[in-house]
Amino acid sequence: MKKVALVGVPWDKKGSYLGGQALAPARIREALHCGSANYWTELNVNPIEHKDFEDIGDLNLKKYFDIEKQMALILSKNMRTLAIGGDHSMTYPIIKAHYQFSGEFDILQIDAHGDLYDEFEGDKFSHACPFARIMEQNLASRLIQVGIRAINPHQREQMERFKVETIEMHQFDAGQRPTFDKPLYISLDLDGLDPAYAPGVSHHEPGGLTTREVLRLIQSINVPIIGADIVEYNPHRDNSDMTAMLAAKLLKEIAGKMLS
Ligand SMILES: [Mn+2]
Repeated sequence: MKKVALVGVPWDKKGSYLGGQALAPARIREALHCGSANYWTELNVNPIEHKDFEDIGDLNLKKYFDIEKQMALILSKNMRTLAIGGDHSMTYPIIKAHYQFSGEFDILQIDAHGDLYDEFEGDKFSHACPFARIMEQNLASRLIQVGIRAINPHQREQMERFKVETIEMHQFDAGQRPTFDKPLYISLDLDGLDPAYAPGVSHHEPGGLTTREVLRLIQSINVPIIGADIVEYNPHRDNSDMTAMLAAKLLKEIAGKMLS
């Protein structure tokens, strides 16, 4: 089994509304190790003290595509990555790096937003665009989105153009669930959860997923997980570190799945 490297991506230069996501990796680690909870997942794995798990610290970033270079270096050492962001723009260079080292894979995106804009405020690499870049270059075989509830006509066109499989929030509520058949990359934007569960994000979009629904989605994955990211935690918006704790719990559950 490939080792899982926990890696921080202190990056918030491509957000469109509020900065602060660069501070997230340190705060999520603090929550993970704060002593208020143990390291075991609900499915009885201790990923944090597992022999195949290693926290390798943060990337050292000056430019956007430093993310791709440094992630590729980690993947070249025969590791899988669990990346903690950072704004969602980081997912495109991370997936580019995976494309060099992984075989075919699908992406599960949990998010309030499609992040499929062709460009946003003049930037092709905005955090509103990563999945447009990924899909126009065929870096993943399928893109499956869950929790989406902020789509405009341009994004609907993009969904059709790239044959994105979107389970909009109202459809999820009605019982639709994704199925997977290929190895999977998970991109978890914390704003996919309702702001009641995840206040510490830049874009509050009411009507989202519950913590339990996201846990159930992760726990029910029945294909190998090749990598994952948890993005858009913004400590400036958090209450009593609740969202940091949520990110730490989701980190544990995803890592536990990757290691079992
Ligand atoms: Mn989002």
